[in-house]
Amino acid sequence: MAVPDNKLQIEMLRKMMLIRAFEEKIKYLFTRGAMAGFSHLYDGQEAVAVGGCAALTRDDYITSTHRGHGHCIAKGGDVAKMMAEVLGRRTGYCKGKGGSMHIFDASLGILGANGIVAGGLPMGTGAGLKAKLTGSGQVTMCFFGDGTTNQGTFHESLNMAGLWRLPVVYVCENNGYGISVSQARHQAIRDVAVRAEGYGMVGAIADGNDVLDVYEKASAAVERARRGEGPTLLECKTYRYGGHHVGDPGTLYRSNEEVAAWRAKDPIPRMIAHVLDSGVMTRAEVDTLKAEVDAEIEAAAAYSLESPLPEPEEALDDLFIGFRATGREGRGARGGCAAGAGRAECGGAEGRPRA
Ligand SMILES: Cc1ncc(C[n+]2csc(CCOP(=O)(O)OP(=O)(O)O)c2C)c(N)n1
Ligand SMILES: [Mg+2]
Repeated sequence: MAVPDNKLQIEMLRKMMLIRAFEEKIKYLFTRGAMAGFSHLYDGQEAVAVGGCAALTRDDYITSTHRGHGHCIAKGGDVAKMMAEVLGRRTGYCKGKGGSMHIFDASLGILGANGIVAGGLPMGTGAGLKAKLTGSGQVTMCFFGDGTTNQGTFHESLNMAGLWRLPVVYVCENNGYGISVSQARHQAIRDVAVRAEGYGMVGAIADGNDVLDVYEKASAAVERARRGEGPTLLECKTYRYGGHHVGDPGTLYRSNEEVAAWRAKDPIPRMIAHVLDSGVMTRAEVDTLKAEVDAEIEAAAAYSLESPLPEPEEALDDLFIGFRATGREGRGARGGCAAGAGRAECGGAEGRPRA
């Protein structure tokens, strides 16, 4: 059984606090008109990303979702670059052109948040195949929601991974809803984990509001994968506090009582109680940790709000590998792939990107 040492317990608490503070700041900025578009917030589900990613190394991969801030922070993402990206600033992870659902950091093994529901599953399965073929020892953890488990690519991905014994951990965050549709109204099963049997892989269920339980079960799955014993479907039962996205009050399809019952199981106070009871931290140390996290998020917000927006002329830059807009597109030459350059520079005739 994987028991995290004191240092890791404190780090898990810090990361959960960081995700919560990040999401609360995004909501604050959205409601004050500082942000364009929507963002799907992760508050309430912190224990899943943090417990899962704590079982991984830096070299391991994750795939994420439309609700991806928590996964990226848990895997080590830079909160200032993330917030700048959510606010569409040039200093963000994708120079402000990807936004909340396209945060990506290959250096940390983050294969991207994803606006396509179930889009991360085939990508993560492919990363698992690569790890198996090259013998790299890397494990991939794919995060996705309960609604996602009705998509075709979920079944196709798990079928292949089970057949080929790929080193992938499929983590279903069962928060009880796909947008406004409750799980009872979108599938005939209660435990997504039972689907593991159909793909010849291990299925497990964790309390998704208990970071220690998620860590223990994720660690067992990661160890199995590294030993070459194939994939796992790990279902984490949890809840999102807000609506589907920042613009959804979430009040039309669920009761106040239901939300309150889940808030009583909040993963952060639960972990605080654990570190206090077990003597891992004192109350003063917890308070200091919280103050440090809040200061980090304030600094990230200030950095983001002071950062410039991208220029309109940059709109087509970085969209394709080896391709930058040229004068012939009427947007002014921006270097990289000069007008008239051939295939070697641009990957295609007439400066068009490779298909
Ligand atoms: C292929 C595709 N179909 C539909 C959508 C619209 N959509 C966005 S989120 C969502 C529900 C996802 O539910 P779930 O997998 O439970 O994730 P949660 O939002 O609960 O985290 C849907 C249908 C989409 N983005 N992509
Ligand atoms: Mg869901």
